[in-house]
Amino acid sequence: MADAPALTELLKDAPTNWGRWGPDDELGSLNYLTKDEVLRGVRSVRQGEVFTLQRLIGDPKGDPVWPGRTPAVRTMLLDESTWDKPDAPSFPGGLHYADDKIEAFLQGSTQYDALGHVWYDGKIWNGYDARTTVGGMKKASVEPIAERGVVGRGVLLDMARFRGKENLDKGETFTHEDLLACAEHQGVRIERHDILVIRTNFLRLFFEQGPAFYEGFCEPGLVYSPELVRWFQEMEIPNLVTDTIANEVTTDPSNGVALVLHNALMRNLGVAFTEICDLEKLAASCAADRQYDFLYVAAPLKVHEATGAPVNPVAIK
Ligand code: UVW
Repeated sequence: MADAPALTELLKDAPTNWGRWGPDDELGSLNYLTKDEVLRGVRSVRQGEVFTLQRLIGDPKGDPVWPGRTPAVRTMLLDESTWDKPDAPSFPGGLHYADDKIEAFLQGSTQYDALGHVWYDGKIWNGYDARTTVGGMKKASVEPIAERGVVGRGVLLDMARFRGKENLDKGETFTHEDLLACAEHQGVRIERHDILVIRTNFLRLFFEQGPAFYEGFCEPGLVYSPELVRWFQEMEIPNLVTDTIANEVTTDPSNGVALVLHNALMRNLGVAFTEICDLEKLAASCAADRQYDFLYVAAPLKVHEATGAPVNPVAIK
């Protein structure tokens, strides 16, 4: 949209948590997840059921990725055919082994974003200069999140089931009030410091549409309003987890601005973003037994100065 307002203008009165945890902070709202919050999460384990939330890296179906990114490629480097070749290395005792590698966008699979991954006005999380991203994230990279790990009470908000749909549609939006209505419908309460896990069944939409998904690319998701940002701030939400690429409607339909919530929540409030999760098994279980809260445990890979890193989050009910 040619006359979309600048984020600087749109978010000029928006709250920030810059400085709240000191001038050197790189964890943002994950600071809310104290030892007491870990124990509160543990108290929501009632059945001993475990769900992993990562999509398969190298899935033959491909990966849903932001335009310009490409799916991960895994290449076999050594296998049994290697060892028949005349120039094959040899090891004492006749050892053979297999080796492979992956080439993948760190933002291209189930992943944690670094808090400094997006910005406007030349400043990333906590007010660090955006020049600190040049050549590698010297500030607010994914490393501090990976080093710390993320543990707390998670709550699944199944927006697709709540709206009586297989999946939300391209560009379909919802607000924090919809999340509250969904929670009420599910019989669960969203509490302060909860990790919000939102299901839209985006993967179904993506694979059903195929390449056509990228024509007028717009994911379903949360949509910006000052009230929504204030609600996240009052509820002190540490982490937003979804099954979409961007965790929010990609382009705000009311003003044409891209990724407003990445900026209002991640850059300004320090909310951690976990994207492209596979929530299907967890959601089916929650719908069956009506337990929508669980212990959420995740630690992205430790990748030096990275903008994000793959993760396999675990929900334990
Ligand atoms: C961008 O911010 C561009 O992508 P993602 O949704 O992966 O964070």
